[in-house]
Amino acid sequence: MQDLIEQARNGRPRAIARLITKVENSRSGAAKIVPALYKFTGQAHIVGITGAPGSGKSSLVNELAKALRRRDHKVAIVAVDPSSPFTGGALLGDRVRMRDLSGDKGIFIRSLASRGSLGGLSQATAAVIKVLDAAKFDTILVETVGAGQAEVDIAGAAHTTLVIEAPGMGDDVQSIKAGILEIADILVVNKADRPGAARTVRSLQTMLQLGQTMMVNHHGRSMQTASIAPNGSNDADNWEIPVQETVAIEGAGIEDLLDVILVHKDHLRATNGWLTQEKLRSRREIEALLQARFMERFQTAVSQDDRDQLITSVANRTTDPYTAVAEIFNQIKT
Ligand SMILES: Nc1nc2c(ncn2[C@@H]2O[C@H](COP(=O)(O)OP(=O)(O)OP(=O)(O)O)[C@@H](O)[C@H]2O)c(=O)[nH]1
Ligand SMILES: [Mg+2]
Repeated sequence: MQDLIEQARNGRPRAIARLITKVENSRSGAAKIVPALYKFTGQAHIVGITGAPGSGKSSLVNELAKALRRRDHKVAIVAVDPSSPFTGGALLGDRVRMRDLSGDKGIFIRSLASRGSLGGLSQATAAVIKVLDAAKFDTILVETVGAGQAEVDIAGAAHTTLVIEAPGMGDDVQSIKAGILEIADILVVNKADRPGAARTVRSLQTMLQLGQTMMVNHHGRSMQTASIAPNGSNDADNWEIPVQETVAIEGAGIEDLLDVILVHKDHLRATNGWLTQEKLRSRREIEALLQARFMERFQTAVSQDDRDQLITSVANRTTDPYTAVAEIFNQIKT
């Protein structure tokens, strides 16, 4: 395994792919590999790209990857598709990318599909990102469809989170999905060639202004209006969320978007934002692993029959959930 890690560190695609498969397929695989390479991680800039289905995430990631290559960054793309293990945008996106990006050793592309287990996909994603980080990719682009919990998860794993909007997908301030302010570092209005793009930009800007006058909660840090900087920043670290327009299919606005992404990276490095993000991510990861290991322990220590019996007892009021959990703890301890 040390040999495999050494080869991955030297940028050998087959070694990287093999390590990824190992950490992706099982927690025990990750438990062997992550400790061996963790000391090499923490270098890559992790950029999350999320947004509604069809907003153009894959097309944008494709263009961003090409722009990063032009600037000599080594780029890895992770396409996370929580909706389906077989079909969906991730695969479509990959086909687009294969045409433009194949044959370049400075780029590595991997799709991850749902394994069905709760929390499994975000844990697998976190482990895969570590392999790519250790393999010395400068930038790791992680695409997730903005469905349910997935976008929140990516914000937790990424240093810089892009939320992609497209015209005509709900332009009213009210209808723009709640929670964007909490996770977005950069808002992107893609398909700026479509009618209504200017209106979408205005709506987002209005929403950002409204956000300043309300209590906002950015990256899990709550703050009051009073702490908002006079220059209109909505973040304790003084980052003003920009709204960027792009036309991914024409490659328009990509260089500007990349500039802004790199400015955000520099901003994080210059303030203590980078460390804050790393700590937040580390905390979430520890908690998720604890939870997973605890559930494993519960399932091995208490038989399926006993678990069913406990559930029935709570359901028919023979006992209550608190007493049931106290009993489980007693069984696990012995
Ligand atoms: N007019 C226009 N179409 C675009 C633009 N960007 C992407 N598209 C098209 O929009 C469709 C969806 O693009 P994708 O990049 O697959 O979008 P996505 O967000 O990755 O989609 P999912 O992964 O399925 O959620 C494709 O047909 C693209 O060609 C754009 O800037 N303008
Ligand atoms: Mg896609």
